[in-house]
Amino acid sequence: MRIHVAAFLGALLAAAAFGANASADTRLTLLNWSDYLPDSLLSRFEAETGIAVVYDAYENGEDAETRLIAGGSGYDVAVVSSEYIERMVEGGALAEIDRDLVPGVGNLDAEAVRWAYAFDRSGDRAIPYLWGTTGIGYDAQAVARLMPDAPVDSWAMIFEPEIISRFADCGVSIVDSPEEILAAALIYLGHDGNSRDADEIAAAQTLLSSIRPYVRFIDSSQIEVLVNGEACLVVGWSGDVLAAADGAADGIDVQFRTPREGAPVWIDMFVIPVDAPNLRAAHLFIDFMMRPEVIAACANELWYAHPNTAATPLTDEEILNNPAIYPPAATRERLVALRSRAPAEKRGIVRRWTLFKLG
Ligand code: N2P
Repeated sequence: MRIHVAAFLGALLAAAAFGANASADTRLTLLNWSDYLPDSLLSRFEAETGIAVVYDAYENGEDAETRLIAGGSGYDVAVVSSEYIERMVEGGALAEIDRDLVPGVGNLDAEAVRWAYAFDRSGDRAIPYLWGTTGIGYDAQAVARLMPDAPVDSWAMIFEPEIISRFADCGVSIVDSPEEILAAALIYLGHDGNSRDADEIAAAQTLLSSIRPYVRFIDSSQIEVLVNGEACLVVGWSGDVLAAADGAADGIDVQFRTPREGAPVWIDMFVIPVDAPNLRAAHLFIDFMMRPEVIAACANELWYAHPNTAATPLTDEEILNNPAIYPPAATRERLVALRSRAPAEKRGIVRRWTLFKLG
C-alpha cells in the first residue's frame, strides 16, 4: 500500500480544520492492478482536490474479485478487468455510477462504451479505463538463436511441446490468469475462447498440462523477467511486454505479437464498490481519469490503449501507430473478449489452475 505523504498530510490538516470525521472525505482508497496508474497523475489529483490517494496494488484478478465480492473492502474505486465485471455486477458488489458527476465519460469512444456495456449490462456500474490483448512476448535474439524459423505469431510457440521445450532453458513465463490462459488454449485448439463445452475445456486443460514442464514462471507481470533476461518467451499483456521492451537492457530486443489464431482482448474498468466510504471522491476521481491529458499520459507511460477520443491528439504517435497496442482491423476481428464464467465454473477452473501452478 502506497500513500502519497505530502498530500496525505495536507488532507490531515484539512480534516483537522473541518472536524474530526473529515478524514474519510479527504481520502480516496483505490484498488488497482500493480504499476497501472502513473504516480504523477495521482499527485496531480491530490494537489487539485486535497484528497489523498491510497493506491492498493493487486497482482491477481481473482484476489481482487474475492475482496470486492466479500464487501467491506473499504475501497472507493477499483480497476477491474472486463472478464470479472459481469460476476461482480450479478453478485451485487458494484454501486451505480452517477454519470452526471462524471461528465468526462463524454470523451469516450461510443463503440468502446458499447463494448464495455456488454460486460456491465446495467450500463451504469463500470467506466472504461485502458484496454489491451493477451499474446506472446519474446526476446528476438534469443528466439532467432534457438529456433530461427520459430512461429512467433502463433500460439504454437506455447502449446506445441516440441516448440516451447526449445525455450525452456532460456526461460518461459506465463501470466497468472487462469481464464485468459484457458481461453488461449481453447483458441489454439480451434474452439471459441469463451467455450462452455466441458469436453473442449477438458481438452484445453490437458493441452496446458502437457506444456507445464517447460514453464519456469507463472506470475502476474512479465516486465521484470523480460527486462533482466530471466525469460525469453512469455504469455503476457500487451502493455507489460511493451514496457519491458522499453526498459530492457541493450542486447535484449523484446517483441510482442497478437497470435494469428486469435487472442483474448480485455478492457479494464473503473468501478465503485457498493459500500464505498467516499462516493464524492470516487466520482471526482473517475471524472479526473476521463480528462484527455490525463488518460493520454496513462497510455503514453503504460503502453496500453485508451478508448478516449478526445485524448487521441495528445497520445504519442509511437503508441497510436503501434499495432501491438492499437491492433489493425484484421487482427481485431480475431480478438475474443472474455465473458465472466458462472461462479461454480470459475471455481473449478481456478482449482485446476492452482494444481497447474504447483506443477
Ligand atoms: C497491469 C496490467 C493489467 C492489465 N500491469 C490486466 N488486464
